[in-house]
Amino acid sequence: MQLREYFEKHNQGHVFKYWDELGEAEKSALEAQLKQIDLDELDELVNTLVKGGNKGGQAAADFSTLKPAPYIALPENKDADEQWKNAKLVGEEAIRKGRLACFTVAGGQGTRLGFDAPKGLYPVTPVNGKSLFQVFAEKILFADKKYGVKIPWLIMTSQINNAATVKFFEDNSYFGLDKDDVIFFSQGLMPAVDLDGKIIMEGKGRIVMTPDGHGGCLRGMCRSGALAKIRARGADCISYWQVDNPLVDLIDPYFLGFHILGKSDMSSKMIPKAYALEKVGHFCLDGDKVCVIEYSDLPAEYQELTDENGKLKFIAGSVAIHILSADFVESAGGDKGALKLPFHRANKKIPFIDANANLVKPDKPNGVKFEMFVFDALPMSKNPVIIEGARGDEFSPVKNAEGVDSPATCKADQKKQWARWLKAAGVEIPVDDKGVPLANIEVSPLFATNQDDFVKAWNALEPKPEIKDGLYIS
Ligand code: UD2
Repeated sequence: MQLREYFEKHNQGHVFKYWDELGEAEKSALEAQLKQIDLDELDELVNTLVKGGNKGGQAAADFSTLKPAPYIALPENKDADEQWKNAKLVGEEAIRKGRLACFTVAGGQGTRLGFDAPKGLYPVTPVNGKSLFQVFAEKILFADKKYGVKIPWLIMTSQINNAATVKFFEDNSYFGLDKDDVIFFSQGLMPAVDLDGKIIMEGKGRIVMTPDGHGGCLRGMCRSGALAKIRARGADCISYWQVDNPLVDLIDPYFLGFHILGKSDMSSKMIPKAYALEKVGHFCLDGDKVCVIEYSDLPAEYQELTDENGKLKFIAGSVAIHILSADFVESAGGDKGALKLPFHRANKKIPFIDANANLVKPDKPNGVKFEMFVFDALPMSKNPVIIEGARGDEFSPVKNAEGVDSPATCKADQKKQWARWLKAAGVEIPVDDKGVPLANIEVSPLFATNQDDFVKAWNALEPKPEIKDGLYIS
């Protein structure tokens, strides 16, 4: 059989060890898994990342020569600043013309949150417990109405959570969006290998395949046809964000305007780090190339460096908010594309079958997963633009069950934002010393998704509701 020879030639013939014992269904399932693997690519990864000991991506950069990446700073009042005002006009026009598509990477499960389902199903708002997906859907609906368009929304799932994600949208009638405007695709999978580079088997007829990282979205968008679908609708700019951040300003005309005016392949939002060791990437210049160095790769002494004014040198935190141009996605993700994202290696505890085909759960890392990171596309991109965002209006992810970046901090940040909007509309409400309203309140994205729109909608609202516990403004 050709497939068997192919695997034997690449020293991975052991995946056929139990072939003769397998039933027909098991044989087809294994065959389907094996056909997804590019063994030339795997050989290279094993030689460089597993046997060569390279960590991959930018992890090998010479940190001592890194400089902070330049960015467009946030003015006190965006609309009083010519550059920002102009960017907004350009962005708004592009949205009205249908040039923007939305894109959520949602291949992960809610494991770290102790939530046994796709993360996008996690209830995140303080009064109604709306899911992350519902919040995004309603923000898109608001923009559709505001700009008189139908903005397509791409959602990247993985084979692990695709069915549950699609079912959630079906069960909830797509939260009011047209089914045709929501385009799901599953990201690719990569085989996991042991420390000798051999593909790990978790059953006699099953190898271990794991999602190829959020960077897999570039080839996922191309291979699945999702990119072609949005292009056919006229969209050439893609607003990218992670499923765990309900605060994201996902249709931001200023950001889009800067991206277009800058003729950028890939633009990014930076948020000044809250503290030196915050777990975000760092926007840096490696020579003349913009790159992101992940917190786990940049040694603490560099994360803590300060300038002559005592300000953090590498202040620009990457919070995984980007705009990608469709042409760039095609060149970096298409099979004929000239550019290719590097893989990173992650050491993991991966259950495997031993010589007697018994499943063993290791207590220390025994294998390697390969992942691509979307921000590794930055050094390959033309004119990467970085603009500053305001943390309180852009970023409060749910990652951990408790402590930082938890449901509690995220709910508090949502409420703080709504208290600021109310204050701008002339309504002072009692807040604690951190600015969190004492009453549990919620504003629907269908009512407003930013302060200016909130003030307008609030002024038009008659009668005005009493601000009290459980208030839902919709
Ligand atoms: C990510 C960034 C970090 C910072 C932070 C902001 C990396 C390596 N680090 O850290 O720099 O921006 O986010 O919150 O990205 N995902 C997929 N498929 C995959 C893997 C991940 O869709 O194969 C999605 C996942 O659903 C989630 C996002 O990517 O929405 C981030 O993944 P993560 O939670 O592993 O990244 P994190 O929080 O360590």
